[in-house]
Amino acid sequence: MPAPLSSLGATRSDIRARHALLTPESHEWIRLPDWPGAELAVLVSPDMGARLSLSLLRCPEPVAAPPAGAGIARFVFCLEGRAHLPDGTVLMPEDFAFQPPGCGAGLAADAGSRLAVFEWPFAARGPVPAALSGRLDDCPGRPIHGDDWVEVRKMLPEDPAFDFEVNVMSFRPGASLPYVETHFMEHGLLMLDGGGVYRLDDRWYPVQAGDAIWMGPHVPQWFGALGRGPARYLICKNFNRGPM
Ligand code: UGY
Ligand code: MN
Repeated sequence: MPAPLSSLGATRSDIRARHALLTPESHEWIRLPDWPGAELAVLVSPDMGARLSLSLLRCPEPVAAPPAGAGIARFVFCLEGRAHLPDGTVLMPEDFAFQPPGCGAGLAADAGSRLAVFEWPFAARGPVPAALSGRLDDCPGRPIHGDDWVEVRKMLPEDPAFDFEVNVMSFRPGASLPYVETHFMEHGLLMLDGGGVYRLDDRWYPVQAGDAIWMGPHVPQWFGALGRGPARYLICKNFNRGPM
């Protein structure tokens, strides 16, 4: 039986100055006092140049976490199991919650749950929006650039009070982004299903479910879906705020 390549020093993870691909065989699971009971793989963080963080949480035991730090907004997407909000809302797989800074709301999760968590310094414009939660299925799917093989579901309101969008994009096999995007906004991304090829800067990466990506400002980016089923990814982006 050949040894897995990861045990021989190989990984698909590739961390560069302006973008990063983070693949499961190189995840480092840690515990943090901010997340009692949880194990976290912090995949994207300001230490790599990002202005947001993306962490995967797994819960070997029940989790009860305090609110995010001062000035920090949090978006939680349930991947498996159940999470609980202080108002009694239960998040099942593909349910989500937005927690603005200062809302005072922590988060609990059952043993066996898995969550994706984005955090970022919230840039207020007028009153800070209230906490909200919902389910992905209730967010309408819209074609992008008139191509109904590529669909986006937006989980947060487009209201200018929100400084971030968090979306799920799905691609039928063979579908792709219509052009190489370059924009000053950053992305954190988690592949949910399927796979394909992601162009980041001048590199093309094979990607599959479980992979995460950071795209820094202005990174040329493109995705084409491969395989026999749809490819889907969870993606965040700073939004509604200019560069200056
Ligand atoms: O919204 C976006 O910028 C999105 N289309 N980018 C991406 O999928 N890489
Ligand atoms: Mn983009």
